[in-house]
Amino acid sequence: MDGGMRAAAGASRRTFLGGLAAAVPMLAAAGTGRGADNESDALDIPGLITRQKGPDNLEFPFSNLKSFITPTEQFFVRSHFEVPTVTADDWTLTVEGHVERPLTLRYDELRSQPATKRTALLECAGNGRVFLKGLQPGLRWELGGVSNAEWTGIPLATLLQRAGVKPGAVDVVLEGADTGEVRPPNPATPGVISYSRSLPLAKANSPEVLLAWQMNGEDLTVPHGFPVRAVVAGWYGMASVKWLKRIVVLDRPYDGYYQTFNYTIWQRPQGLPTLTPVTELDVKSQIARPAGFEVVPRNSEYRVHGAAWAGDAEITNVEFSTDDGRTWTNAALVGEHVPYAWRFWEHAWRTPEQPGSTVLMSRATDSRGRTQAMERDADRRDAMISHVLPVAVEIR
Ligand SMILES: Nc1nc2c(c(=O)[nH]1)N[C@H]1C(S)=C(S)[C@@H](COP(=O)(O)O)O[C@H]1N2
Ligand SMILES: [Mo]
Repeated sequence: MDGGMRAAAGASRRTFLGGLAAAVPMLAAAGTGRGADNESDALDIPGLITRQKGPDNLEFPFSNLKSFITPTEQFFVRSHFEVPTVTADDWTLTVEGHVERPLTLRYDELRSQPATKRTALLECAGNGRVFLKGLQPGLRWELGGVSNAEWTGIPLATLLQRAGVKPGAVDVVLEGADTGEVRPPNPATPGVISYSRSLPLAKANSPEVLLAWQMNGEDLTVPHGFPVRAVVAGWYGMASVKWLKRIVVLDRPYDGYYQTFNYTIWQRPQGLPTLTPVTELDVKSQIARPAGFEVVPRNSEYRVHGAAWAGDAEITNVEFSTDDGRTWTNAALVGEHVPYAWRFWEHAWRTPEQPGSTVLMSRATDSRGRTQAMERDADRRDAMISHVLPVAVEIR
């Protein structure tokens, strides 16, 4: 079934969800525990936690973590504006700016290129924001602003080569077809803008950066960027621009909204705080089960499991603690390392004999020698939440 095409043709959310429900009757039947007492409930995407409606922002229920590849209908959705109406027929992609030969591509032309497949995890830079103290302007994701898929497309580098990047090029801006306006009290946009983000030329030319038209072997669905999106493997999700329509090469750094007012952290070269765009994924691990406040049987063996990831680095170790981080034991890494994907891990936990509550933690280390911090770094503002997260459980 071609869910993406169908949704784009109908250009309605109803069409998309109708197609989705038909494709996954099991999930639709399983539901989310709520009664489908009106039409809009019945049409909700099964298996995802709603963080916002219009635009729809949906969280993967991380405690359901099972398959290495996240099924598309469970893959988290992060959209700043309403999804744009783009059909395959009227879609074009232009490469322009600081290039020798500006070009325009149609959908069928792009799809006729020899395709590359790559598994890559996307994590929203705000994943885990619910764990931050104080008021947060952004969405308060728990653990599920992260998912892992297989993408099909061509390297961005192929198009840049065809267009001939001129000497002196610095940044490659990826622009989406979605538009909107951010108003006060948030930092305001200059009227209506489109979603855009840039990559420095070296990253744009790296083989792991794809222009993808398929996800998990099917055409992209509308919420995930149909017809074509960027997949910037190794970086936080904000760089993987959906509904891609324009690639603009600049001879200067790009200072767009989503890399100045948003998705930036403080860095302190020579002690001078300077706002810096969020880019590469940090090392991180999460516990899927037990879930927070799960009731766990006492004096038994419990299979604790989760996932860990480190962008372009390899997870080398995951440690596990049952005493609020005082002592640690090594968990077992499951399967093989897959570049840019997450790595599952597990640990057989002998639960306490006495009822009570306890705090579990996991802590990952990677091949770059990075280990998850125990404390939150305030310079990261509301992004890159990669410190060790506590999971309180009830022993009964
Ligand atoms: N055009 C466009 N691309 C976008 C966004 C957006 O709002 N508009 N959100 C970004 C952010 S912040 C994330 S985390 C990822 C999420 O991709 P997903 O919705 O497929 O999970 O898309 C990125 N690409
Ligand atoms: Mo994001």
